[in-house]
Amino acid sequence: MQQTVYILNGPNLNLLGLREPEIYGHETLDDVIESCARLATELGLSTRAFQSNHEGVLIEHIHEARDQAAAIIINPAAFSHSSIAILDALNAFSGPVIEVHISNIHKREHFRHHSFVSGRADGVIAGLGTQGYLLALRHLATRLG
Ligand code: CA2
Repeated sequence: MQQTVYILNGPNLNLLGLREPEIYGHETLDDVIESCARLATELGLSTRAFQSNHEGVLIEHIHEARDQAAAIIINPAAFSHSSIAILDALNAFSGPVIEVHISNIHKREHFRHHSFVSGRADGVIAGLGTQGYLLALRHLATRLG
């Protein structure tokens, strides 16, 4: 059976491609999700994608992933820098977790340099634009076998 990768996106990422293209590029979140689904098929994986502006909703998707997903790709957006609750939820997930940031958070304001989620992530990709999601999927395909 195909292994499912959950792709979780945090607050304001629904605006991707619609504002601040100089930081986040021109692709919409739907474009990114579609590219991920296409690549996943090539790699023999399947994807389920969720975006929420609410911390609790993201946490519930992480809980659901415990028995529905083999791995998680997560861009927690601003919650990366504030949410111990998302970190705790990810700590209760046993598969690989890859954290993706479209921008290079280390090149930006100081408050973006620390991510609580990185304390759990098996890998972190930052600054490679939306390609980061695809690179995370390629990595997971080799890792999940
Ligand atoms: O670089 C990333 O992917 C971030 O996770 C994006 C978050 C930011 O708070 C993190 O520090 C880094 C912001 C997501 C907001 O996305 C927007 C996209 C287009 C227009 C406005 C916001």
